[in-house]
Amino acid sequence: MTQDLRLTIAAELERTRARTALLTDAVDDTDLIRQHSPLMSPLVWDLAHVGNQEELWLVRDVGGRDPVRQDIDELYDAFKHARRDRPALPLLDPGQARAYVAQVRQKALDVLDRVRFEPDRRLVDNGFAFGMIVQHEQQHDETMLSTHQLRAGSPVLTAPAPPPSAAPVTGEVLIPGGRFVMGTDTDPWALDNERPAHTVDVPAFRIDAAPVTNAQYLAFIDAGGYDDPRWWSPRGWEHRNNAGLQAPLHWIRDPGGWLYRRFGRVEPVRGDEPVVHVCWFEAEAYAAWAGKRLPTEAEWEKAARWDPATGRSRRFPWGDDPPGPEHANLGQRHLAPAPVGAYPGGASPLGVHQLIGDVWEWVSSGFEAYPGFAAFPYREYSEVFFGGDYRVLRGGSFGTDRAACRGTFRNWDHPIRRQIFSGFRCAKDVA
Ligand code: AVJ
Ligand code: FE
Repeated sequence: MTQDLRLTIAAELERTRARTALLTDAVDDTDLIRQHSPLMSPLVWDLAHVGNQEELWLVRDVGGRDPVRQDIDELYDAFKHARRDRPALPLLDPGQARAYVAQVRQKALDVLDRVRFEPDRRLVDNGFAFGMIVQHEQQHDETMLSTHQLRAGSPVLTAPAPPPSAAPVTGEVLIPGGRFVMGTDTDPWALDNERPAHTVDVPAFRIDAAPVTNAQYLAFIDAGGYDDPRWWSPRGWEHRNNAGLQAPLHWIRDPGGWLYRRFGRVEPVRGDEPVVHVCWFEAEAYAAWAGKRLPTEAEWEKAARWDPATGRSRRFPWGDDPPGPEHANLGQRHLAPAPVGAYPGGASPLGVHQLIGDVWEWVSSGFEAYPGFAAFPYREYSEVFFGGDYRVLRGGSFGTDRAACRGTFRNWDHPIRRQIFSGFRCAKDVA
């Protein structure tokens, strides 16, 4: 058992580092140290930060080993320096950063070889600290993928196109009212904000069977939705005006129709793909225009996990099996959301599609603690963000790894942000 866990962890660490290497080796040193957007760190900061977190948690805390580079902790503490200020810091250069993460990894693997997964030591029980570090690196890999999307210049990343739609998916699905279990106590690598499991009574509602597509979103644009304050909340309208919002980020208006720039390539906007790179205020306005609303976080999770046959909450819409390529568009296997209908194998029992993968889905809820929440293992992962100006995103995107995605996983960001791979679907009350 213990040996299986050790092998699983080693494989996950290695798989994750291969992705980090892909993202950081794809560009030259100039591009690694450059800031591609004031919203993002230089890629070389993410790289060394990933190594520094691994050093803090696996080498020093779990392993009880001496620090590798205590002197750089401050540089790579995300709370000490805002992203826009990071390029000016005396950061490790690309060669030093690569050597540092490799040195830390060697020590972490040595710790893994010797660690006993004692159930009474919560940080290591079921390999939690290792799982946390794998997820942390994958989260930064997705952040680095957003940086790649913001980067100017010719393309450096390639991937096969996502699968085509197997069948059209339209309309709404009725989710019956009643109680369901939200969150988890048992998922071994679930993070603190996903805990504890608790029962929530959710009245009946309807939810879109698929994320809102570019074609649907274009109808909102063509109907003058961006210029009509009726659809926007006061804050949303103010932001729309200040930021001059007219279309999703990365869209280009062309005499022949809308185009988007994706990882350095310009392509026509595809009508059947989920819309991506919209902020929460845009999602809110679209929903109002469509005569709908965003789902609450509890509604989203009930649609994604509740099994009407057993009353149980599943790990994923399709069941408890880990995501495979037949279930969802995850892990940067493709460099775009897949068309709606591309993953019939990933649908929920009631027929809600593509809840996992493709695009993060904004929900109406702010980021709050579940009843009985306890910060673990550090307050700065979740607790310090509760009650702030954040909205929750669910389900993961094409850039989210399977290790950092499940039916209970909670992401959050400011409602104006759209450099992330964010889309949405709508819901409405049952009349
Ligand atoms: C959960 C995606 C909001 O990237 O800010 C990374 C994850 N926390 N390092 C973020 C995280 C610390 C976090 N999000
Ligand atoms: Fe981090």
